[in-house]
Parts: sequence; C-alpha cells; structure tokens
Amino acid sequence: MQVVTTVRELQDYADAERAAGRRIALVPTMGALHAGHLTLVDEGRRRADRVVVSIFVNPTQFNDPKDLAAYPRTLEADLAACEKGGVDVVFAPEAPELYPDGAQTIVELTELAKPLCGRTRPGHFRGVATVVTKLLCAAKPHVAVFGEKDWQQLTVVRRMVDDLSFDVDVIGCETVREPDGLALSSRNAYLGKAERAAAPVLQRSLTAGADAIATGERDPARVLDLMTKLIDAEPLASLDYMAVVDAKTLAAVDPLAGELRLLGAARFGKARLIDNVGATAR
Ligand code: PAJ
Repeated sequence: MQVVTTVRELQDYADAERAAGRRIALVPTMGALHAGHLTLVDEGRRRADRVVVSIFVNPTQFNDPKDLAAYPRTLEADLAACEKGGVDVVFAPEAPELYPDGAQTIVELTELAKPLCGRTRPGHFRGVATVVTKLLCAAKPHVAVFGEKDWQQLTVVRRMVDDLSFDVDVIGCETVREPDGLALSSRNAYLGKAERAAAPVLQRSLTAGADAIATGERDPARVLDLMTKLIDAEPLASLDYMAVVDAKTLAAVDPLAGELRLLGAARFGKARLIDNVGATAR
C-alpha cells in the first residue's frame, strides 16, 4: 500500500493506472475509520481494480472551529485498517495541499445544501462539495463510493457530479449499524455511557416513521409528530431536526408519495448524530 500526500503524485498514479486499463475507485473519508468506512472500501474493490482512500479532515466543512479541533485523528490505526482492507493507495494531504494560499474557488449547490443539516451547519455542504471536487480531480476515479448514512451529502454529491459532468459513477452503500441500531460514526466516540445507551432512539424514531408510512400513513405532519415525540421522550436527546422528504430532491411531499427518506439529527451530550431510513409510499 502506498501513502501519497500530494495531488501531483496521486494524479500521476491515476494516469498510469488508467493507461494500463485499470479502473480506480475513490473512497473519500476524514479518517477515524470504522467498519462503515471499510464496507465502502469493499464495495470499491468489487467495482474497480484499484482502491484509493482519502483521509483528510476537511476544515472548510466544519462550521464550528471547536468541532474541527476535537475531530478524532487516528492516522496510524487508519493506515493499518486500510492495509488490512486491501486499499492500494491512501491519499493523506495536509490542508495547504488542497487549499493553497490564495485559493478562492468554491463549489456550492443552490438548493440541496439549504435544508436539514444545511440549516444547522451553514456552509457545511459548500465545504463538502468543494473538497469532493478536489478529490475527484486528484484521484481521477471511475467510481466514487459514499455512505447512505450521510444521505444529504450523497444527494449533494450525485447532483454535483451530474451538474458538472464529472465522468464518475457515484455509488451509495447501506448504513452499517451497531447491533442495537445505532449507525456507526466517528462521532459516537464522544458519547458517554448513558448517552450511548440513549442514542439508538434516533434510529428507532426514524424506523417508527417508516413503519407508519408502510402501514398507510400519508400525512407528513403525523409522521413527523410521531418521530419527534419519541425523541422528546428521551431525556438525554436534544432534537435538531426530523424530516420526511422526497429521497432525491429532499423537497417536502404532502401527501406522502413515491420514494421517501426520513432523516433526523439530535444531540446526545457533546455528540451531534444524524441518521436516515428509506420508505416508499405507493
Ligand atoms: P466521513 O464522515 O469520514 O465519512 C466517509 C464516508 O463514510 C462517507 O461517505 C460516509 O457516508 C460513510 N460512512 C460513515 N459512517 C457510515 C456507516 N455507518 N455506514 C456506511 N457508511 C458510512 O463524510 C465524510 O467523511 C466527509 O464529508 C467527506 C465525504 C470525506 C468529505 O470531506
């Protein structure tokens, strides 16, 4: 496994692999790798000949400097996990490599970045879209693999790739969960014992909403009310948002119809956790 830190080296690698007729998969991450990230690596290996994992705690997507400072950095363990997972190249640049002095180009989505996490985290998706653009230009992948865990991010990336005609297939992978339903997340490390025990309420409430839709509920307000009440009943949870929206456009749907996504965010102590599940209303 190679570790490269400059865009030039990664582009040279990509050019050589492409010239040899090999397909490249990119798995963008911020490190602190867990089993969720590693399923993306597995998917990349299934779909390409070479897997590149980027590890970069992207400063521009953190709207809170304290959150950026506290974000777990575990490069040694991450490299070992990548090696074990069959990764070919880890791209681990320092910030000035991706944001050189004088950089002023940003990528911004006008609508998809506004609701849900965009409301609580202004500028977050601008940072995500900008860094993912840079990573695609650096790794020149045939496929880029993302988790459904960050549904709005996946939606933003798909839209951006279409809008900018990036020649890459975006693949979404199912959320990997703990046995009690909690979605794996680097931020779970912030949970105290009682908060950890309380945190699965987020997935339980989303699933309760999806079940209501599956059994015929078509009023989004009633689904929202049901989900919100479950979160409110957990004293250690503080609700950020709950929503039921069109899975692709993230727009409100009333009455509920078609492919839907139920998304939620809540704080448990220092950790702000997000999750989502799908539902279909026919
Ligand atoms: P990060 O939070 O490190 O996540 C990297 C990728 O792993 C994302 O595509 C995310 O959706 C996926 N992922 C996280 N937890 C998962 C789980 N439990 N199951 C399946 N996939 C999971 O998302 C980012 O980094 C950044 O915003 C990034 C795209 C790298 C841009 O900086």
